Amino acid sequence: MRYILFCLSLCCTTALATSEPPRLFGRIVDATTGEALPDVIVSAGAGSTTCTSDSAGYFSIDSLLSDGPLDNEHALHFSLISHQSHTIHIKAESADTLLIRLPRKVIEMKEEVVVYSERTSYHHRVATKSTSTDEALHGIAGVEMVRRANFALEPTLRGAQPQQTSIVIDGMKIFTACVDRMDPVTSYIEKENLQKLEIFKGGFDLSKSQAVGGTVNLISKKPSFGRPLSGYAEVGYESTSNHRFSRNVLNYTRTNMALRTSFSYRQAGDFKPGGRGAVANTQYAKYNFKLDAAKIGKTQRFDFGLLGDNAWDIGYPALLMDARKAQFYLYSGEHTWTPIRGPLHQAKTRLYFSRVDHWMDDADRDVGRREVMRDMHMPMFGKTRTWGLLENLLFARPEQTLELVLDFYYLRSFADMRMLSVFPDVLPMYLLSLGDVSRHHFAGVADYNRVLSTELQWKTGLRLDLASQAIHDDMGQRQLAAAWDTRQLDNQYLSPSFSTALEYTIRPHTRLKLSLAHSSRLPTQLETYGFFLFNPADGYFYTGNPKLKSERSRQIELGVAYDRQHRRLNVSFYYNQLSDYITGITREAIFKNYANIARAYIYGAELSAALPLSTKLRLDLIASYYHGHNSDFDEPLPLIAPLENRVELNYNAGRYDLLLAARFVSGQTRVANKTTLEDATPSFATYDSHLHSRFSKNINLRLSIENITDHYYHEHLSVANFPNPGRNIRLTLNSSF
Ligand SMILES: [Cu+2]
Repeated sequence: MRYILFCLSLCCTTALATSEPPRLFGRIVDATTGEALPDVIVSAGAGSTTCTSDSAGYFSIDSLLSDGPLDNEHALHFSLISHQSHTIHIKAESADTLLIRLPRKVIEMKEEVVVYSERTSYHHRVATKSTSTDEALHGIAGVEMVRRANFALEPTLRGAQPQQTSIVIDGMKIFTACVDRMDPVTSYIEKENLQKLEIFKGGFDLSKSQAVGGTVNLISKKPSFGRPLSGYAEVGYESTSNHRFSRNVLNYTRTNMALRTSFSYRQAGDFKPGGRGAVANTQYAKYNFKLDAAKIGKTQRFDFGLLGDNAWDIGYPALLMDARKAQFYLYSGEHTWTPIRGPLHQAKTRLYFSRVDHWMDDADRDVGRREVMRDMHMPMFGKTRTWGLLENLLFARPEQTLELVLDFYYLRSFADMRMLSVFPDVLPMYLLSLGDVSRHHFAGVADYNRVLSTELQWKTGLRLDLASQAIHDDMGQRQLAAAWDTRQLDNQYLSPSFSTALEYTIRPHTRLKLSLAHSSRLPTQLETYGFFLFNPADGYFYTGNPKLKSERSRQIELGVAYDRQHRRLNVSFYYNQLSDYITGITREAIFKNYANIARAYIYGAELSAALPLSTKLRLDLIASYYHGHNSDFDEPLPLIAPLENRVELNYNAGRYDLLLAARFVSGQTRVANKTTLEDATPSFATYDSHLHSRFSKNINLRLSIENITDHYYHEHLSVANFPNPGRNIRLTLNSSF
């Protein structure tokens, strides 16, 4: 009824508009829940007209336009203690019905990056480059990538080790199958299937996973209910490894149903590092597909999805073996319920199943010439199966939100290896790298946000993890029982985590944030039950420790953020103290056991800034520094990236965007040589340029030249000093309809 009255009054106003100064009507709602917001202070101009919204969120201003010329723009300002202030600029003629969605004040613990966007905008810096998932991740301050080959880089956050960084897809836990970490979760989702990346640095957000380093949440693309039929196609080429790729997306929707399907194919030959010839055995090939269906009702939505990835013939010259085949399938179904009334705003229930299979071998290697396992071929196989349930309840009140998460999964993982001598008289041997391990893991999370005053917000999180694990294969049990002299191999874990943060607005555009966390991480199935795992970084064979305790971490972070009219500055300082840190300890000769050590710490700082130099030109800066120390061994922690600075100049001129980027990385001399064998890495600088041109509304061409000087270098986080690509010319052409 109120809405009808509103519309009627609006019609009257429009009719009268020609003779009298027009009145302005509008409605203000909560951007999260869509609920009406009463008592919002609406002011027009400096100290002039002010009114407040009524109980249904409606407001009207009578004399807004009477004090200025009609074509003048008028600023309308909305403020409410529990929500972010908002200003809009309207013109007299366009003074129409307004719908204002005010976002609530919540403390954000994440950084978001849009990876794939059909319509690239000025602010989608990463999308402009047309990058891969790996490159998009590396573009964020605080994210470093571990390189093992010309394929599947693995992200780590804030100087943490790869196993301390959790990677999830839409919150779903995926367990990789390769015992040599060749298949990080990020390698199983292509960019056309990524809506965005959510990066949670440190252990301050507990809702997605249990991690001491942080969490990367890969938010996948869902079907769109926009136009009846839409699509996207891209073809591209990269010169440095003769990499050819094609990506295709089709979206169909009818009334309340929508379908989306995607398929991509990539193939690369041997890649060339800077100034040198191609590195043999660095090729790869893969295809990826995603199929989704969605149905919406008035308050409900159903989603079904299948994501599949198949890669083969992937060369790893820095490791002992090459990946023959890597397969991944993820099936999921989700029900979303958004009640119209009541404090429960949204309930999401998701069921999922993932299967990962991995085959690797050294069939193409000359095993007679290597130092480790000479004259022996060792084909390996690994698999994981994960069944999971995610329940997410969001309660929202004007000044507070409460999110409850139930996160359960059941994991089964297995890996084995055959040892086949090149000499016919030597009998073949068999080894279980992971003897059929099961894990039940249940987590309950509560995340609470509250606005304390206009300047102050508070957030706190609680998480409780309960897990039990066991090894089921007889031979696997015997191997570990002999190594540890015990039959008691099962283990239970109970670990609470806690985090809290305060955000204080010191000035209208400047915020100060203090975060504290006490978090923990369960050991991985390889750290507890792995057997005879070769680590190419130090040449040792590792054995899992069934009695490992959870790794614990205490963290503090202080951040300052300034944001005003595209001028941005973010600086954060953090300290992470780890106890019961999990690492390898030498047992004898070339054998190590996983063990908890008392103490290690990492501290560091990150800076990111954006400075518009003119309406078309913008300067971006990113810098990061980490310092890690293993207190027990009194040596630096391994895989800590050195000081890094990036400068980017972005020029945007209608149909063309030009991006010039320089990256300066210092040398790293702080290396670990007791717990692992690292060497120092020299400093380097690289320069890239990216050109993006829009031929028409639907056709885009991108041309990139990376590592322009063709410099030969490797990152400190590169296994066995595997080099980065040399000068690379990338050309992509895409069209959408
Ligand atoms: Cu592998």
